[in-house]
Amino acid sequence: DISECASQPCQHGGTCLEGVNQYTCICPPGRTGSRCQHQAQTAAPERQADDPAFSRAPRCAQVERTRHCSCEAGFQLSGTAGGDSVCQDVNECELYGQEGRPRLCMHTCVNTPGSYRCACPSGYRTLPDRKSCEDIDECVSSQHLCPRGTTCINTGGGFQCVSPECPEGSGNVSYVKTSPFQCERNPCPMDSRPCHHLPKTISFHYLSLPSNLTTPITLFRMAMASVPGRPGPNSLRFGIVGGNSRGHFVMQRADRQTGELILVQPLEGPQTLEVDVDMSEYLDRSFQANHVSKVTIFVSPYDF
Ligand SMILES: [Ca+2]
Repeated sequence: DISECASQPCQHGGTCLEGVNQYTCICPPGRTGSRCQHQAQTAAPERQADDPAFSRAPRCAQVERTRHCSCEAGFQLSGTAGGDSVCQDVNECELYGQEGRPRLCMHTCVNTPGSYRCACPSGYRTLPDRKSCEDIDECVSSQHLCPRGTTCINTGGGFQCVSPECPEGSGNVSYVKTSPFQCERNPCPMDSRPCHHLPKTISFHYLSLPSNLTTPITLFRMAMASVPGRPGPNSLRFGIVGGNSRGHFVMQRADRQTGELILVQPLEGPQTLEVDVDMSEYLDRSFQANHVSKVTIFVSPYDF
């Protein structure tokens, strides 16, 4: 029996409770999600009742014997113990933060005197609609974020600097980098069967996804590039050869020449996964060569 909490799955100070083949996170105030990874839409209520900015004096008019009072927009009349009424700020965040109500903000709602505003997590900008958040592409906005020899990959809320490496050679097998994202095996000696069964090409791909995408969704396609004038393989087989221990992915054929990697279970970030997919070439049912694509997936901490 493995401790489900051993990997410390609860973030932001959440408390992990052991269960049968599962864990439960008890989140601190202001955090939600199965691993406390989300900021609650409503910020922890400050003691706004004590803040004079959140209550104002009503405008009142005496009409004959009745006093009529009204408040500015965003405030509502509330009686106080002494019988005098005051205008109390309407907490739109609390009002709309309840289950089943439309969300006011894509991320965090901040109540302000008489109104509210939306805030986005760091790495995101607020769109002109003032409620949606959009990832900042650090890779285009700044040229020298990543060290020399690495490539900047934009991710939701951040970026990564990557420099994929070819596998180390051993015996009579060696690889050479033919582009920043591709390795090719040097020709094998004729008699070396093990060498021929190692990938002829290894390519590297990087995807950035939001959390909790609706599945199934196609993430990646792998196809045979036909060389003009040269007979290609007459059949291809596609498969997953690594990184799918949790069954998040399936590889299926899209057409004769193309395989596609499909995400079948939603991913919750922040996390980084690598899945290795393989395409093998056959000529008259005899194995010719195989190609591996290493797909690295950066999952954002948010649903956007
Ligand atoms: Ca980014």
